[in-house]
Order: sequence, then structure tokens, then C-alpha cells
Amino acid sequence: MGRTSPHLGGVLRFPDGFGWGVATASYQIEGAVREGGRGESIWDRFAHTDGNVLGGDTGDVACDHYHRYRDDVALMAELGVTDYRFSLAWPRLQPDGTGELNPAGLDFYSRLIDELLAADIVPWVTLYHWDLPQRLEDSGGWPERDTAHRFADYATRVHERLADRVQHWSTLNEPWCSAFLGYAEGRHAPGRRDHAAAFRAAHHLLLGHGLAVQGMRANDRDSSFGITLNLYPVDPASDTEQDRDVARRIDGLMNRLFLDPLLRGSYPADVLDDVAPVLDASHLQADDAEIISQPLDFLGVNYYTRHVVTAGPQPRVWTPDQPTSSWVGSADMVQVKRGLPTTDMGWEVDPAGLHEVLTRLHREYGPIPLYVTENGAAYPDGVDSDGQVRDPERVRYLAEHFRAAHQAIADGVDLRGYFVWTLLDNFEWAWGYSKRFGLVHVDYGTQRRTPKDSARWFARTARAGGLDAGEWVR
Ligand code: IFM
Repeated sequence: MGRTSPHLGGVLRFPDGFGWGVATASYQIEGAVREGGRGESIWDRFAHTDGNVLGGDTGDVACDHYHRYRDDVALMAELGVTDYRFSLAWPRLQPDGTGELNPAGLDFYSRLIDELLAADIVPWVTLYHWDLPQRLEDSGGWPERDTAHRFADYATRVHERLADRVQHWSTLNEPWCSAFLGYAEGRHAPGRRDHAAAFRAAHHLLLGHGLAVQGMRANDRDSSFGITLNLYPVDPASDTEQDRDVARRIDGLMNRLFLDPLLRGSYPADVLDDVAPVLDASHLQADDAEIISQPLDFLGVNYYTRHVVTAGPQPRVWTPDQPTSSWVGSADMVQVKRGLPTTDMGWEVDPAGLHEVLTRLHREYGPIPLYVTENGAAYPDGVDSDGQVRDPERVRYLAEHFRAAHQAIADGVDLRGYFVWTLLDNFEWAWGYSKRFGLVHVDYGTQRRTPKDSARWFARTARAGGLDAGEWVR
């Protein structure tokens, strides 16, 4: 845990109109996986396959938000939330990933949106947060080009029905995770381990994004369209040429492989060279770059930690038979821990990294309106005997990251809002229910919601439009 400084006085005020949000995702909270005509998603199949999710947990019930959404919206209103980022479950809207929209699915999201608007909360829709219809995976999934077209068709149909009440549309959440955790490492659905497939998936996710933005914008010039990426500063552990080269590769795969085609219209040449041994370019077509680089109205940034990497004992040339982790760079073997405090995920707490990510985007890719679409921390919270949930580490984590964001704004970054991950404790993917990221504690046996101290802190901060300058300085 860090040190606290004396109270300095004053308030770090954020700009007028700054969005004070929370974010969630469909499979992580909705439950009701077999209701309202919802089809099977890759996460249903993956979670129901032995050995994939800790404790055999599934999203079958999750936070039962499908039935409790009214109470959850009321809770958000109590917490001073001005903006709510949530995702639509594609298989609830198109059970097989194609064709007419399912009326019951549409009705659910329509009711949720009405409830939000009635509570004066701005809805932010994410069209894809990892729950691909299983039927599309059966036809090859994201490594297949057709999935990009199916996604654009789904997006355009849904947008047509909800655009009268939703102005903020994000196509994808963290396509790096969909591509590399899902198709290369197999730690996420659909659980495949095929390096080349992961790169094709990444390309088709980006293509689907571009086609979807084109389709939605053709019908609607007024709404804002964007995408959310998980971004990290990647630093070499030392100044050796080997470490600097590894940092370049990992930055290439985790950040620039997505940022460059979206915002510069081409893949980074060094990354294409790096992956040439495992990938031919036959899936890239002439017009793709232009489609992917549709103008964006905003970029969503999900920030959790920094990667400090070392070459270690790895070979310097990647080959298809290497462990995937050594070239997607998410494994501990290339990461150096610096002895900083960690969250329950084992991720080092590094608020300066948020400032670095935001200022880098502004400097190298800007100007573009930015939103922190996710930031938050898991800690092993419990309800005390007096019914309170005390989570000082989370308060500290959030205060420090808000300060870093405030500094980025002071340094000229066009940051317009901040969504805390997440409203409710929920299904944390391969970790099941063992990791608690929520501002609100969920008792999964009773579905009782208990706002944590951090929820009250968030409410105070959102209502004040900023935070006390003396709060939690490392
Ligand atoms: O829970 C996830 C979320 O679905 C995507 N971003 C990271 C979060 C924490 O791991």
C-alpha cells in the first residue's frame, strides 16, 4: 500500500460535462442465458466445458441483471452515475448470429434503455463484449472473414432499432482479448490455440468494426461511433538492446496492432515483419485498410496496469511452435514485477501508466476525444458483521487513477469521461466469481447488492465533479 500525503486542500475539478460512469458486460452480469429466445454464445459453451473456468463457474445466473435491471439502474442513480456503458449480447438479439432480430432480446434492451433515460443516465452501447453466437464459431468464428460481415449486419440492424434513444455506440470491447486470449492462448472462449488464427481474428474484428461504423453512420450522422481498446505502457526492464526489442514487439502486438490500422490506416510494418514466420497475408484484402480506418468520434481506453518486459531466455525469432505467451506477451515469463502493490488479479497498481497511455494517444494518434471506458481493481471484499463492505484499497486505486486522468487533461488530453469497471461484482471470465471488481458487492446466493465504501466515494466524487486534491498520493 502506498503512502498518503497531507491534505493539500482544494478540489481537482474535472471539466463541465465530464462523464462519471460505470461499465458492465452482458455475459458477466445478465444471467438468464436460456430466456427470451437467447441463443448459445461461445462463453456458454466454453464455461460449460470442464476445466475452462475456475470452480466450474458459468454465467448462467451471474448477477441476474436480466431480471433485476430496474433495481440496478436505481442503484446507479443513487451512486450519482451520469453515464452507463453496457454491452448487448449478440445471441440475445440474433440467436444464430444472422437474420431478423429476436423481438424479446430487443425488448429487454429497449426497456433497459428507457429505464436509464428515465433516471437521467446516458446509455453507452457496446455491440460486442466477447459473446459471439456459438453458431458463428461453428462456421469458423472470427478467423473467418464472413464473421466481420455478420457483425456489421447485426450492428446495423440493432442500431436502426435503438438509435432513437442511444447516441453513443462502441463496436468492440478489447479486440486484443477476443483474438489472442480466445484464439491463441485458449484462456478465453472459444478456447482455440492457433497463432495464425489469432491474427486473422484480429484483422476480422477490426474489419467488422469498420464495416459496422460505415453501416451505422450511413443511417445516422448525429450519433458518435467508436471502439474500446485495452492499452498498456510497455517498458523494457533494462536498457539492453534485447529488452528494448522485446518491449517494441509487445507494444506492437498489444497496442499498435490495433491503434495503427484504426487511426493511421495501416498495420505497423515492424509487427508485420515480426509475425511473418507464422502468418501469411492472404486474409488481407485491398480495401480493408480504408474500411478499418473509418473516422472515429471517440476512442475508449481500458487501462489496468503497465507491462515491464525482459527478453529472458526466449529465442529472438518467433516460430509457430513457441508457446503463444512468449509472443503475445501476456505471460509472466516476459513480465518483470517491480514490487509495487498488486490487486487481487496480481496486476501491479501503476496510475502513472494511465497518464502515459492517455498522453501517448494524444501525442502520437490525436487529436481524438478519449474516454476511459474501463478502469478498476479486484480485491477480496467481504461483508463485515455490521453489514458494511470496507474496501480502502479500491478507493485508493480509483483516487490515484482519477488524479492521473486529471493530470492528463491538464496536459492537454481531450478526455471526456471515465467509466469505472465495474458496477457489480460479477463473472470474471476464466476466474469465475472469485474476483470482485464491483463498486457494489454481490452475494451470489441471495443476489443481495451491498454498496461498498468505494461506491459512496464514487458518488461523492461524481457529485462534486472532482476529487479532493489531498486524496491518496503515493
Ligand atoms: O472483466 C474484464 C472486462 O470484461 C474486460 N476488461 C477487463 C475486465 C477485468 O479483467
